[in-house]
Amino acid sequence: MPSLELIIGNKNYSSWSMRPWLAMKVMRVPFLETLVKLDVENHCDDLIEYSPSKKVPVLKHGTLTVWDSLAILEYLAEQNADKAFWPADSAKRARARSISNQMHAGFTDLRNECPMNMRRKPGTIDVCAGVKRDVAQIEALWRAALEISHGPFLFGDFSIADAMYAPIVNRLQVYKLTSDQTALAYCDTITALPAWKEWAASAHNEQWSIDHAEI
Ligand SMILES: N[C@@H](CCC(=O)N[C@@H](CS)C(=O)NCC(=O)O)C(=O)O
Repeated sequence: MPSLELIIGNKNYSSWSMRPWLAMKVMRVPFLETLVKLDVENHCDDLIEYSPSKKVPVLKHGTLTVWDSLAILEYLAEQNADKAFWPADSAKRARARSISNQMHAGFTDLRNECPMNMRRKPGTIDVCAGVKRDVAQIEALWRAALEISHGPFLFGDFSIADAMYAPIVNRLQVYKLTSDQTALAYCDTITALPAWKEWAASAHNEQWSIDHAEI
């Protein structure tokens, strides 16, 4: 069985990279990690070496290249059928897929205006109405999922849905975007994960910063 290699961007900023990385760590799937520095000269040249999309994350498995965070997570779920990447129950799985796809395709105001930044000192910024709408929608999604599952994760045990929303946890915390108690408690659950702590520690040790992501 060839080993898995996950190519990621800077841990401080690369929210899409965080998703499969966190899921693989939580699910104890061994992998090699290759970090490509984003926003330095020639990073596109570096990325094209790894992925046709010129974006990270990318997963290499032998001769196979899988790109795009959700496609990578789906591949990992298929390859590791003994591990519950998705909830076992069909209805739960359908809901987990729905909110994961919603994250992948949406919340663009929040994503654009409030970039993930693991090193940012928490503090508020002025945000547009669209960001507030995105946050309210995420709070409602989390509340609905947690009411049914009783937590601690969105569908009970950790699943791809939690990995997809993990970078939102950072945004809510560092831009102080929520005072919703359910959302704050869920953020604490995610940041208590050893895998989150490992990612955060590496992000703090990175020496590079990207000006346009420092809001
Ligand atoms: N839809 C893609 C988005 C990937 C993406 O935008 N990655 C960013 C880093 S977080 C990137 O590689 N940016 C480099 C660039 O655009 O040059 C996914 O889910 O993986």
